[in-house]
Amino acid sequence: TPRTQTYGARALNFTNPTARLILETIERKKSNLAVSVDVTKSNDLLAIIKAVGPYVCMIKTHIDIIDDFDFSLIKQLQNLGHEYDFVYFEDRKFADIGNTVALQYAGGVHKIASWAHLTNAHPVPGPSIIKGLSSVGLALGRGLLLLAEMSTKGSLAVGSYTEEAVRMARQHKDFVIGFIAQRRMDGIGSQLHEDVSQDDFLILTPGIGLEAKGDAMGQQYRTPHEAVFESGSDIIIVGRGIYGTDPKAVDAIAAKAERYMAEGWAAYQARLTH
Ligand code: 5IU
Repeated sequence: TPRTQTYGARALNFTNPTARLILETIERKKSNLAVSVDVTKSNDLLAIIKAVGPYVCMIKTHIDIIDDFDFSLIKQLQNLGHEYDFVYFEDRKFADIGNTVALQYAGGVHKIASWAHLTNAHPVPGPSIIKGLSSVGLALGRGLLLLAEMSTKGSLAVGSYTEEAVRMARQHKDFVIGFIAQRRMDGIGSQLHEDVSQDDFLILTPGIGLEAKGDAMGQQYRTPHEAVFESGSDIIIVGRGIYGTDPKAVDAIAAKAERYMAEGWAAYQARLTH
């Protein structure tokens, strides 16, 4: 099963080019760490990416929180992506009807589809949201994650909602390459007559921290070991655990990224042999 396959071997489980690129990047860099950079100034964003670049397979952005956004920032982000060999995940959390999300994904100020390898969507509108986003992203080789679960206290994305998200993904495996979730989704949402033995989805898990247990606004943290070894997650997403104390302290940020990378990789190696 995917849980005990190497990242490199799993690239062959996917036809989507972004899924393959992510798995090959993880294997090449020996890093299943994604750093989430929630800062509001272009220069801070670029400095943090430079500091963590060597240690990550992915950078997760919220491009709409950048106060001084100018599209020339995108070229700089792309250059860093090539220099350090990682992919971009714009955490846009689309949630509207198909026609609207297609416009939001392709256009506006940020033109997300033109640069983000990966983005995500809430399954709440139903399969039409995948249709809308794939009408833009599929031909560009992009990938989509569905939000099957959230890390926050009291999340409503549980039970049959999570199951339906998995069913929706199974119907659109060319474009939906995985989930934001707290654990593997194997077997969830499958009906007895479906053959899901060949199913592979990437599980990306936010809400990861080695020191804090949560924040003042409902965030809850688990360790890389809990996520990757115990719950079978594939990529750990870490934000303030890495840049939190001081977004300008680039040496400390690099050291923390290296530590999370090591913990994430050790948890994966333990998983392969257990
Ligand atoms: N994020 C979560 N939990 C979720 C989802 C997204 O924390 O369930 I979906 C985002 C929010 C933030 C990042 O951009 O992941 C986590 O940041 P911290 O590691 O700083 O808490």
